[in-house]
Amino acid sequence: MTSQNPENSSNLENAMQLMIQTFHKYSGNEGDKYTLSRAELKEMLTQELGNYLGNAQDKDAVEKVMNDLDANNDGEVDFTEFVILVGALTVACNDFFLEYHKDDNKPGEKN
Ligand SMILES: [Ca+2]
Ligand SMILES: [Ca+2]
Repeated sequence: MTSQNPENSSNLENAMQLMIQTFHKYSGNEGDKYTLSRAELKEMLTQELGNYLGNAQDKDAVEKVMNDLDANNDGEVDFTEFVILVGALTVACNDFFLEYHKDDNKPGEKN
């Protein structure tokens, strides 16, 4: 990887790097440096995904996200589980994008 040289990175490479940096920005606050505790997850959701998860301040919402994400039930969100969250949200955004641009195609023009 050429992550030392951001100017030469593609958008997707930058996005991957940002995901890694964002995860570690919050995962290092308490407990295990490489996993998100409930509090760290809440902080991350509030700061980074406020636009997508408007009610992340709601304790139940954080609890629900945590329960959904914590595939191995250890009470922490590791990087793999985090990537699944971001992936799922990205899929949801893409669905919205496709829906939004549906009318860009003339009727009957299908690929
Ligand atoms: Ca942690
Ligand atoms: Ca876990």
